[in-house]
Amino acid sequence: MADIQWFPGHMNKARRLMEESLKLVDMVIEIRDARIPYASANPLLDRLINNKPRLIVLSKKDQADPEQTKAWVAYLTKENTSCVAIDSLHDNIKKVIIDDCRKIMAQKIARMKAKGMKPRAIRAMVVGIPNVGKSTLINAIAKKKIAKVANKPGVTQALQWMRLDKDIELLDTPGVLWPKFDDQEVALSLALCKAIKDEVVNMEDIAIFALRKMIAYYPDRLCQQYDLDLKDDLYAMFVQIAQKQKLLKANGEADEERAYRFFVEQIRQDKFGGLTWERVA
Ligand SMILES: Nc1nc2c(ncn2[C@@H]2O[C@H](COP(=O)(O)OP(=O)(O)OP(=O)(O)O)[C@@H](O)[C@H]2O)c(=O)[nH]1
Ligand SMILES: [Mg+2]
Repeated sequence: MADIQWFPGHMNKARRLMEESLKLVDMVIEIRDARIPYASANPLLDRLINNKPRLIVLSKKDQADPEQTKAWVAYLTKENTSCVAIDSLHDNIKKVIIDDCRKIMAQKIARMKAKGMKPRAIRAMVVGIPNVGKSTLINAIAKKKIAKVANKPGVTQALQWMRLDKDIELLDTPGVLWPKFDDQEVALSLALCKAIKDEVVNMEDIAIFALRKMIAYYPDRLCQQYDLDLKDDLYAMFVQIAQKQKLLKANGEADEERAYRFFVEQIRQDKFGGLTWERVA
């Protein structure tokens, strides 16, 4: 398997600008993907954010396994860090996010009041890996489309302040990865959830990885979907999927290459229901 790497110039530049902008914000809203709460935690951001108050938002909870999301929210809630899971496309998240930010900032706001300072909007920097839903969250809070959104990584390329109302001002940032993935499972998880663009990854590697995880965590859903038998030989399972889905070559043989993409796309389109690829340790 070829190692996956993707750290284009705009990400490095964004990282520098984010470091500078950190001085200007009260807190950080770190968005992670509810399907991969571990792999979507950027170690660079961890170092950058350091001890700023932090709200971890698990996005795309509608695409994740509800039981696992509950466990992850409990696990990630710590001193100085709150955690909430959201579906930015369907839920009314404005109140939830603003209330959580206020709670995290309560002490600082009280100190400012005691000093006789006028109340002002909370300033938060929204950070996270590419395609995780940063701009979508900002639009959902604004209740209008002020930030550009698309289902591919690398849409937002510059930092931009969004002054939403008297309560909150959000700094939208480009999705940032890190220069080297020490753990290729992390890279494959990111690719499966579309944080890394398909052009730099091998579809066969993602498909094999996803099949292994489905067998480990959701074997019944997998077998039911395709009327499959579990086999030790994963390639044989893809042959079976290809045959059952009639993904055949011109000579009538099973076309595994098409089966890889088909399987990954079915997962991405939620054909198996909500899936979470990682368990709380
Ligand atoms: N199902 C679901 N999809 C979501 C959610 N939040 C965002 N998305 C989708 O995820 C895709 C990426 O959203 P963006 O808001 O552009 O992501 P971003 O983090 O700003 O991405 P970059 O700017 O590329 O770093 C879009 O197709 C959104 O519709 C969510 O809570 N649930
Ligand atoms: Mg964006």
